[in-house]
Amino acid sequence: DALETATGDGRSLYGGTVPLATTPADSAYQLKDPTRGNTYTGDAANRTDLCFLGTICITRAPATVFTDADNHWGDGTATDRASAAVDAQYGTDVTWDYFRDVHKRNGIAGDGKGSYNRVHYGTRYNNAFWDDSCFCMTYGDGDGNLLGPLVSLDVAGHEMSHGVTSKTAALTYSGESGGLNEATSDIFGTLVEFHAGNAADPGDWLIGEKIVRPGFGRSALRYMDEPSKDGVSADCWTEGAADLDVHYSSGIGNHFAYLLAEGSGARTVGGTAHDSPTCDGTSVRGIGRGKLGAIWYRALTVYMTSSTDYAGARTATLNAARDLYGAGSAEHTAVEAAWSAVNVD
Ligand code: ASN
Ligand code: ZN
Ligand code: CA
Repeated sequence: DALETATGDGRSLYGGTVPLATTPADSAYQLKDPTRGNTYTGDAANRTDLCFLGTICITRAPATVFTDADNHWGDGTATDRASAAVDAQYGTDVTWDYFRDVHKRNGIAGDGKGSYNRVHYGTRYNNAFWDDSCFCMTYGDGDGNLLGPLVSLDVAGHEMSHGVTSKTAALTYSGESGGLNEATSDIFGTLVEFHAGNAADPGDWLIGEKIVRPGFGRSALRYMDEPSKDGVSADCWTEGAADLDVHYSSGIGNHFAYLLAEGSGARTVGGTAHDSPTCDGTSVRGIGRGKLGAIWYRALTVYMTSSTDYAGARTATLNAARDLYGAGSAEHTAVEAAWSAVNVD
């Protein structure tokens, strides 16, 4: 029988007023989207001992799906618990749409099944994470000093892309493959943010610019144009890359991605100034974000494996560029140049 879909909207924390496809239920609506695999968002009620709707909950509390009487969700401030839910649901929507529209991928696992969000996890929790076992996303509210609610588009896209990676290359989350796993999430999280075309949260090459608070002391969690701007991430490959935290060795892949898409040198993207010096002093010309996404997605889903390292990622992306654009094409050559510019030769 056909699933009934209602057209609602929500006032989000970071993205203004956004459209929401919802499910009519008992003279109210559920924050559950039949057009995107029944993706839904629930309230974790500040608990950390969670299971989720549809799973068997014995010792852990389920998150409760949000409902609303008039299908206008949230008030755009954290006072209304539904506002963060609007961002989370919208972030899931635009991530779904990015993979569907750009890569012809039907959901995170490619099987048309939606994922699930739980917002208001714990108290003052400064993180968000994807969990393969529940096929669901969990978002903290942040402590308000370092971070606010972690429901921005780039973070949502980052976290759900961990689900895509785990269903495809399954890059091991340590050493260089772990850095590539993290870079994959930053790359697709960023491409999701661009794809959304949301005027209140425009695309840029920063991760987490919407969620950082003054106590954090800088404008974003990570900077893909020059990863070392965060004080800890690597701009360039060295033999020590495998020993870094995966969120810092990702800098090499993020820097490659930025250079491949945008090129080296200073430019403003999404209203934000970016500048990307290369590691070898060469200048690199960008081929655009669309081609970066196509090459990285094909490399991830066709050529990378759980143990791929940076040298392997160079080969995988060159194979992908050759498949898509031809050996010796401008795109193929640009991939070579961008890896060389981050010292992956
Ligand atoms: N937010 C973090 C991430 O996705 C969670 C973690 O440490 N895996 O990288
Ligand atoms: Zn991550
Ligand atoms: Ca961003």
